[in-house]
Amino acid sequence: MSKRRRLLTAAGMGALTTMLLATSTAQGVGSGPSRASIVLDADPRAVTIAPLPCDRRGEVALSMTNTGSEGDFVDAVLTASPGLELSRELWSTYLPPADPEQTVSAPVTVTAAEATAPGEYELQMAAAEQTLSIPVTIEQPPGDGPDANLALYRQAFASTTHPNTTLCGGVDGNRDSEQWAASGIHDRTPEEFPDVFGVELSDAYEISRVEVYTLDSATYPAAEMGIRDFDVEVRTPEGWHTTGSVRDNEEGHISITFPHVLADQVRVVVHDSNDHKYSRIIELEVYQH
Ligand SMILES: [Ca+2]
Ligand SMILES: [Ca+2]
Repeated sequence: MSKRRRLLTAAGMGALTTMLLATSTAQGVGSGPSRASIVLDADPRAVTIAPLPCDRRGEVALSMTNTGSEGDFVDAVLTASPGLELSRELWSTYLPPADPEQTVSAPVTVTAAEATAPGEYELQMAAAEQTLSIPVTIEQPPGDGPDANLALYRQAFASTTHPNTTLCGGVDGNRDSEQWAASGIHDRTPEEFPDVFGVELSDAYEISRVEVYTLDSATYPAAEMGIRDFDVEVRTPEGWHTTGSVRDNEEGHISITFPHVLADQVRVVVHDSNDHKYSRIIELEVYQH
């Protein structure tokens, strides 16, 4: 671990800001006036994630603000410590000049391969001769004890994923329908069924309970927008097996219990929704008991 990274991690945001300013000052000498006046930022300034593919806590909004008098095209190069993966490695954008000052932002998601050891890592954005470092803490993956949600942050799959939603939204630990755009997933084949959403467990487990959350907010109640007719299927050594069939559902949360069965994948097969258009899943949870 570099001395610099250790400093950033230990001291947090204050040190990060100081470091950024120090870097700007030190490297700004000799560069053009517009390039020296670009401010790099990120929200959040530090993230903690588990080394699992659908942990979305690594979503960061990068931003650049041109406080100079001339517009500029800027390439931001994104790099990360070994063991981390980025959703993008380059962000090229035009930065309009100040007055009115406009911040331009772009998302990047950092995830960690399952073999990545817990510890301190970093994501770096280099642009306009500056570098912004975002500390990334890798924590222990969630356990697989009897009460653990075995689907949490695990690899999700779907027959289709609408571009306005995120595949991992259905296993990201967020059940809040009021945050539907961030917390859920739906298909991109309107008025066509069935739609499938499922999750790969880390191993085969003797499971006996699946919790399904469909869209159910004050604005979009389940009775109008939730999934209506669906089957819960589990993949056993013999193949896919239906453990529950729900029809005419108008609830936001449906609990499916069944005799213990050894399975390494779980999926929801939706045959209709209450608006007969999209199959909206907020969260899929899988338990041994
Ligand atoms: Ca969710
Ligand atoms: Ca569909």
